[in-house]
Amino acid sequence: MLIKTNADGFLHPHASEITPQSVYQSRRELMRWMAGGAAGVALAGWAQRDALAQAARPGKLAALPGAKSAVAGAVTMEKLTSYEDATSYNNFYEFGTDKADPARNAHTLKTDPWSVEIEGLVKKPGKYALEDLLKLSAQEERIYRMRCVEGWSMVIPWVGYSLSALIQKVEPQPGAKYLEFLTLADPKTMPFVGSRVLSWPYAEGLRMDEAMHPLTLLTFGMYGEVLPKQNGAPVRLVVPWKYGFKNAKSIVKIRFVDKEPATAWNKAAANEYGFYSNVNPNVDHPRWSQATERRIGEDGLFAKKRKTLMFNGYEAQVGQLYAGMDLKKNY
Ligand SMILES: Nc1nc2c(c(=O)[nH]1)N[C@H]1C(S)=C(S)[C@@H](COP(=O)(O)O)O[C@H]1N2
Ligand SMILES: [Mo]
Repeated sequence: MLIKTNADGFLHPHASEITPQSVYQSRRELMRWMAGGAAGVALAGWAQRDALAQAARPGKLAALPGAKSAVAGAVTMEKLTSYEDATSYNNFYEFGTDKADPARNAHTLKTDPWSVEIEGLVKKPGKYALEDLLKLSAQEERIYRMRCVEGWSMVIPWVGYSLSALIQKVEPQPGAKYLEFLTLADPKTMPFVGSRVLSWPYAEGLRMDEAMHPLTLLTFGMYGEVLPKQNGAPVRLVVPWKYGFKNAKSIVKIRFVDKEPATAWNKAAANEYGFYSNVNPNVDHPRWSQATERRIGEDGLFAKKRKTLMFNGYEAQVGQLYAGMDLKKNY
């Protein structure tokens, strides 16, 4: 894909150019980002964006660099959430229900050795060591919006590769229609795994075409480093068009199944959390609106909120997966 830059090195979208919607969207985002004052020097836009992401490397954990992703929609130009915010305001109920609990408590999580068991309707089931999973495909950096069902959002540079690479490697059988993700539930290292707020292990699921979508990221790192424990080390899911709770952390098992699997939040409150959980500003949570969100670190508690976008802004990429489905029923 060629993106023209002008003499000043900046990208200038022209209405006359015939451009796929996703590329046009990226350009608009870049312009908005630069208008926000983050730019100023005569570097090409992409180089600036790369420099920004690299500068975000906090130097706290082992480096895990990712190449620039060529997947459509994989790099939003919006301002990154600070590493500080992204690693201190978390949901990881195995370590407590307060947003500050995971950062405080997750140090007990043992991530080495780690393996992910693949079972069910696949030709190559087995235990896959983390080391092997890391090398299975090239690591990419994806700058995704993440929208929690509670109404807040972040923009995070994740590192990983499309889950489809792993799915292809293990060769699903024709009957495999869904993937079930099971995460670690170890009462010795996870103090709240005994609590009754959810059933354990934390479970999530995706339909096969959702799991195969190139934006669905098997995630090993963020901000150019391996995942911090509170963010789901050593391997988690990031599905950017769905509410944050679909992004299962610290995955130990992936099952290929023929029926829609049960999920932790659906079991806890079926009328509030459905299987699909696509970000949708037009379908409210029974107890609150989903029309707006608060960007952590930017939109103050009492100040402006921003409008939530259909499929979290990834409609051009994923809308087709849900053609003909009633999204009010399949929430
Ligand atoms: N195992 C596990 N995974 C989980 C959760 C959890 O409680 N346990 N919380 C989910 C929710 S509600 C959100 S919003 C995201 C938060 O990810 P982050 O802390 O990296 O921002 O993780 C999801 N994955
Ligand atoms: Mo969430």
